Amino acid sequence: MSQLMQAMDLLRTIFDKYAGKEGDKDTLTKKELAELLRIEFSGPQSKAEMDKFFGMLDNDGDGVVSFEEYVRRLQNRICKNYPTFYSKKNN
Ligand SMILES: [Ca+2]
Repeated sequence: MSQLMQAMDLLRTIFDKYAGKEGDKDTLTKKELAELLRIEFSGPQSKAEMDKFFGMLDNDGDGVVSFEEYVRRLQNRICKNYPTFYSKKNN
């Protein structure tokens, strides 16, 4: 398996680990997302920050975060953290 495929597989494995804790195993509740962010990313810390972040991820407003919504946010984060790479790719 290529390194890129391994990275994609790892993203899904981590998502599934938290999504399977309550409710639909294919989506993250706010509680599951808060735990994922706290353990895997060290944040956000306050309920207000969490509510704001959850709102940014829950693109369709259905009250849960799908894998697609989660990955879309990660993609935006990667592009912001690696602007040189992103600008080269789009030129
Ligand atoms: Ca959603």
